[in-house]
Amino acid sequence: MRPVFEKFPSEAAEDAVSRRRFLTGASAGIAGSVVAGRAMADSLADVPPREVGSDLSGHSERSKYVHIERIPEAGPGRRHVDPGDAINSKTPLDKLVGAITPSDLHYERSHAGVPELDPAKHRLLLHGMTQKQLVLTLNDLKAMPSISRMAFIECTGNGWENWKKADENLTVQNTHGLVSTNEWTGVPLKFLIQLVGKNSGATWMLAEGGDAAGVARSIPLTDEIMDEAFVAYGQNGEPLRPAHGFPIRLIMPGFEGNLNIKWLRRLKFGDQPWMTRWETARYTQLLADGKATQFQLRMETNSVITSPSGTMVIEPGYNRITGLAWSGHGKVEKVEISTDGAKSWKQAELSHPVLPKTQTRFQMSWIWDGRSTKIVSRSTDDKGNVQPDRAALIALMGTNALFHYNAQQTWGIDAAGRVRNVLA
Ligand SMILES: Nc1nc2c(c(=O)[nH]1)N[C@H]1C(S)=C(S)[C@@H](COP(=O)(O)O)O[C@H]1N2
Ligand SMILES: [Mo]
Repeated sequence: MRPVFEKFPSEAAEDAVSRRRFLTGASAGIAGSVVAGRAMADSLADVPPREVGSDLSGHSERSKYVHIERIPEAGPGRRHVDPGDAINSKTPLDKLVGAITPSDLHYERSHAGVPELDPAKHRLLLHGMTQKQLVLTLNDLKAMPSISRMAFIECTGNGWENWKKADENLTVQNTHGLVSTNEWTGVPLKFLIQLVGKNSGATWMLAEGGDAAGVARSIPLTDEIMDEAFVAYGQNGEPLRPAHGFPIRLIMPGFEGNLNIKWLRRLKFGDQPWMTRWETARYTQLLADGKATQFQLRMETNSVITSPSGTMVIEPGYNRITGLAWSGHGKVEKVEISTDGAKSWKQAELSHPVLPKTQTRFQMSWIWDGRSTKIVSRSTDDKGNVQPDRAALIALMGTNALFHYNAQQTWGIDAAGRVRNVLA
């Protein structure tokens, strides 16, 4: 049995008991401590009796003892809002295990609410610089060859809370909750392109959503995007949830969340970008010299320790450090952890399989000596990209920028064991 230290409030009492037992053994080494803890469970009298079950149902709910929620927010630094003002809703990274985000906890960013589209009426138009144009139904798409793959989606704004300052009361859900990983199923873009016969001069594609916001983005048709992009109708084994684009959305593994157009209604092919307001007024990156970068499309190498993390309280002795790493370039190659404020680093263990453009779980054992310190993680991907520290990112980008914040996240720990969001 593997030790698990997720903290739900109702478990605090037992946790204190098992932790004492665990600590007894910790002096004899971490592997030994697991056995020591088990040996102290005395008899069947220590184990609660069996219980009568309730009726079976059409679908299952979380345990009534488990309280996991996303947090709707109104933008950087605007937390605890009226849900009517929310522009995004963040994933509780601190309360999840493994690498896959449950569908209902996948972060959400919707610019004009969630339309309830009727799948029988919905259509996808393929047009522009093509030999023919086509209007497809959902059933047409479902009859085509499909792929399923895991991919993270990350909002370009993930991390924006920490560009200028660090509010020490933030949790990892506040700082990094705009990234999630699901398995998506749908039709490869390449297949659709072959159907309509794209002209060789068509090097760009416009993808437009069917919501009131009319989110539309120009996407360069590089080899990588031609190979990996797809029009999805499935999410974690079921139809897309309305919040995530039902009945169809574009999936762009490794690229800005904003390009993963939800409620997809149109793909247009052309020889230049359309310069929509989503790539001129919005989603551009203001640099230190006042100039802005356009089409910075790839999500960078990133990682964050999810436990211990902001607002948690830890005790001296054995602690398990765990977190998530991801890169829009490919696979996570390694994650290093520092428990002394980035002075020295140790390599963390990665949970397998490590898949490209997917969040990867990492973990490491740590005996905390009870002195105030800082813990940090740093990821490296298989293309050699290393997650920068905050000083390096700021030196490169300045602090006018709002997007693509992928600096190493530092959690400060004081002598009382309180974990806080700090800049470095
Ligand atoms: N049509 C449409 N597509 C959209 C959006 C939107 O508001 N409308 N939001 C975009 C943004 S900014 C992000 S980060 C992702 C979020 O996807 P999710 O809500 O499934 O996590 O969808 C993108 N696609
Ligand atoms: Mo986004």
